[in-house]
Amino acid sequence: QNTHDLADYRPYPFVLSATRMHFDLQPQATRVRAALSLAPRDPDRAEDLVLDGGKAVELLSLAVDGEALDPAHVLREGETLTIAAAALPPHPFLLETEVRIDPSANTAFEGLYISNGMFCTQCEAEGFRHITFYPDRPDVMATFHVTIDSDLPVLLSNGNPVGQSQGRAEWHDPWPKPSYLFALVAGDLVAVSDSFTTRSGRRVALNVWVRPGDGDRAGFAMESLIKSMKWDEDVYGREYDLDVFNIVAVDDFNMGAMENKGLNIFNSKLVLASPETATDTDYERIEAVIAHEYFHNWTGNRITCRDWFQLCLKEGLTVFRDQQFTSDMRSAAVKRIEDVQALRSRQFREDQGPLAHPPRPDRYEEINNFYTATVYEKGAEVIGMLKRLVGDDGYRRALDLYFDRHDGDAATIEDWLTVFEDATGRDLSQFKRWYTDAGTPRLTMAEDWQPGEAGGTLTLAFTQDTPPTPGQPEKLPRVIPIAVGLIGPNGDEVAPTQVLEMTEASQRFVFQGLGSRPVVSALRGFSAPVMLSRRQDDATRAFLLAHDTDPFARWEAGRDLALAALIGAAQGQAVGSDYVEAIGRLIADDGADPAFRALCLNLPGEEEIATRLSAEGITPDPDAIHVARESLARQIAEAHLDLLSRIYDDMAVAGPYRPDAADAARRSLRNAALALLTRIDGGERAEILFGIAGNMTERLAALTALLRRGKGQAELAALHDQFAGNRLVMDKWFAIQAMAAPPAQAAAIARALSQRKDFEWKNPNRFRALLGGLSGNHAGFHAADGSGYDFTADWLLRMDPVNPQIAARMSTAFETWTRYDGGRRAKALAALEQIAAAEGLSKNTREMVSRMIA
Ligand code: HT7
Ligand code: ZN
Repeated sequence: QNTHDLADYRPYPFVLSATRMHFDLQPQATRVRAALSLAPRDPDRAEDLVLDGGKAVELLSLAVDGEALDPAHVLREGETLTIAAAALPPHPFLLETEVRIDPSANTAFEGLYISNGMFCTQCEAEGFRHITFYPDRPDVMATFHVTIDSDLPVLLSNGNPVGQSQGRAEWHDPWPKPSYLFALVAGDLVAVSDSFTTRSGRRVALNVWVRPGDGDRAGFAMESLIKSMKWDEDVYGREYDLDVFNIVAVDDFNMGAMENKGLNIFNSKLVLASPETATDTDYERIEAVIAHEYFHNWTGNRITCRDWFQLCLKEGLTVFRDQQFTSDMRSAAVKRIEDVQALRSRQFREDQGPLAHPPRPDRYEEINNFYTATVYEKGAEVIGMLKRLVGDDGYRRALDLYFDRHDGDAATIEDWLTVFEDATGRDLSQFKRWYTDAGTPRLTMAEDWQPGEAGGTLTLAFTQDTPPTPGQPEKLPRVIPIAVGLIGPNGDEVAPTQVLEMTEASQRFVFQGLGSRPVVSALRGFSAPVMLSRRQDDATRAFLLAHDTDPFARWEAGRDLALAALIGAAQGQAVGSDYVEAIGRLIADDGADPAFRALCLNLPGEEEIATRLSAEGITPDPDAIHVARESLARQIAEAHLDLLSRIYDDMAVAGPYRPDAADAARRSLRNAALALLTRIDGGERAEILFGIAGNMTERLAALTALLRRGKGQAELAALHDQFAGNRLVMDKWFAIQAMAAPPAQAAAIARALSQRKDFEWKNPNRFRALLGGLSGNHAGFHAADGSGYDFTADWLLRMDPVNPQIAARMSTAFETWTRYDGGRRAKALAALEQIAAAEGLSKNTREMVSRMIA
């Protein structure tokens, strides 16, 4: 049976208390011995012992309490090993296995593999079964004692080091953990080291391990780790619980990073940073992901998930916590806007298409396909809503109770909600729909104003509905917290933010005793992940852009103005001047945060315009959207040439590069101005900046601006010459060319790049750079001749047998295919069918493609 159902959960019939492992590391033939201390859960009920074990795991020996098992009692079938109940005692016993695996043949990067001569592991979600036979499920938790034999100089595993001698290291992890948190690293590595003393006085040794030569780029990661440890103590009262915390940077890695207990493994792009090689965005992301993985120590490791359906229990909460951390470290307003932008571009897109699913799905074929924007980002939004509903104190009480009650547990979403109910007295049964229902609710708001002797009355009438999603044709109303403020005609706030709690399909809220008709600022702070529609003219939007006291709502008003202009233009209407004038007033305000001004100046992306059109029932035309966006950008540049030029000059940052929020904000505004100015000055400023800038943020911005204007070839060559040996910079080099290519040539440019010798496509970062670069070029990927679809399908087919996780993940480039015109739909469908027809297609990619075609 291929599908897994939430309803089928049953506890593992054996209790596993301790796991001892021995690794004899050899690239092609690693031997792994495991000794599992097991006991029947119910001694009166004899059950077969079923262990998970990948097909490439070769069983060498198997014994119970020191006695080799009779082969008649052992069944090796598919991805399991079953030991008959008859061969097992009704009391605690020791199961010992020895297996052989071949890390050098592991191109899927799940289990134990080799990256650049270094052994490393990735076990979430189900990678441990490629290392040894084991109950590879998150609710089976054990202490681990690991011995590693190898000639390599650095040998690491989870927990605390308990012995180190020539060619051998021994590690003990006292905290019971599921197998997905196991990790092992062995290689020629160097460390940047520091220490942290927890508030109860435990001194923790900290190491960031990188390859020799990369040590000078690991300092920022270490600073971020120390800040994270302090923040989790200050804000959540959570202390670290081992003597060491190790981070290792690895070049070949399927995702961003992994929270293995005491031994976090990171994609090197989320550790290594220097001003010359990393952008401000990279720095911010490194800080956030280091924090995210560290925060998992409590939300994920000490309290883990009962089963993979509960993935958002750890991921939604940990994303929410890393978002809070970044807000505290940088600008809360800017962070909120960035998070909403990311949610809309990734999660709303997912919710609108054939891959829509709830934050807690109840069925899957391949769990790796559910590490999605819905589980992560929407999972975090749901927690933000809970906090808004119960208040800051209620949230704190609930979290304290969660940590007290569930420390050491493998918990569920029900456990999580019960904690909130018990801590606050609230009934959360309706709220639970946010976890179980897919789709983005559409919220409409209508206003009615009645003047009166004793002051006027404003009635806000809301209706909510959620469109059908796969398997969920009808939805019941959800609890929606709607944060609203009222602004008087002179721009003063007449009613500060209050949270209206909508629970019905239609509901009215009345404000009385108002002096004059106010302007409504709704969904402040993006108080719920919904699509709000309201009738609003451009003058009101411009008013809110100028006066709203809520930074998100202010930015949103500008966004709505821009989108209205772009959507009109994409449908052939002339663009009015409201947006262009309003944006000019906003960016001229030198008192406003430069990062906020930059966010307002950056036009909505083409994908976002397409998403908005499609939500309004209009078929998006990628070429028309591209032209409309280009022409609005030019209009802005022409109308505000002097202002933009002044901003460009004023925002130059003097002195050495610092990746902090203040300097990064100035660079972001300067770069936004540069992108517009390059449309007018023939690339003069960008060419100069590329030549003189000492940091990657400005060089990349300059190069992007040039490439978008069909220039920049000399700069591309220069970047290549300088950084040919730096994989992370070369990833940018590949990505930017596909992303900034003129749409008609984008697929051809991507194809030519893919034929280069240095397109090391088996490296996930490089593959993502090129394919993700192209799919980020909306009009290029959706070229009417189908060239973007064909290129992508060809490469997905090539990647699938090598690394199915990456192929399946990148197939989401197609997830919006049904929203386009018939010609494009036919071509996209043909590409998807070609993938579906491939012999031996992985179950990862098969599941994705069949959901997209269904
Ligand atoms: N919990 C991790 C998710 C994950 C992963 C990481 C790296 C490679 C493969 C992976 N599969 C799942 C990362 C996180 O969310 O923190
Ligand atoms: Zn996570």
